[in-house]
Amino acid sequence: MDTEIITAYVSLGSNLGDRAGNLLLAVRGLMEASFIVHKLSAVYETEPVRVTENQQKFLNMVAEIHLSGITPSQMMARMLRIEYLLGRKDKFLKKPRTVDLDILLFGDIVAETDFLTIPHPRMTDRRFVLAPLAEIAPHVVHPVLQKDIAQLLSETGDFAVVKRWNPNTEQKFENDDLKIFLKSG
Ligand code: PH2
Ligand code: MG
Ligand code: MG
Repeated sequence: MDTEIITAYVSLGSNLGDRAGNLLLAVRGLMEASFIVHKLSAVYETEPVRVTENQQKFLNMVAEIHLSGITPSQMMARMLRIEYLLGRKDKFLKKPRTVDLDILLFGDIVAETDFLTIPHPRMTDRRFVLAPLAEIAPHVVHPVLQKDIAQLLSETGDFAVVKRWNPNTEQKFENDDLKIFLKSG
């Protein structure tokens, strides 16, 4: 039988254009691709880690997905299509991206192909992944390391800045512009 429900975790990131809008459209894309989006973390603003040139900060979040009857490669193929539809160009070039979707965990599966390694091989040295993941899945155990996510977060050597993002701080600039406009008008 192929009806077993698997819980997978996906990392979402954007550092180009309307970052929050891009994350929202990616979540909608996941739902349209028949993934059950069961939980979403908060949105975090994060310092870019190992990217080219001076890139804008990322917005990152993590989604818990329930699915059945598909393989990790099939899941990744659907996610690549969402990235493409949302305008991602220059994949694999470490350039700014409208949306990047990565599979972090796929049930207890441990798998490696030329395209895909599960669990995500760099998730433990990325605070921008572990912080949102620990928010929604602190007790989920990493199938290779046999430690839970809360512990992996407490042990990570990555200290890049990861802060909860709030849309009000994003609008501050526009409000200041408005004040100047009202004073001078
Ligand atoms: N993604 C990367 C490389 N660096 N840094 C942050 N803060 N957030 C990301 O999503 C990210 C990154 C490669 O996919
Ligand atoms: Mg990535
Ligand atoms: Mg990716």
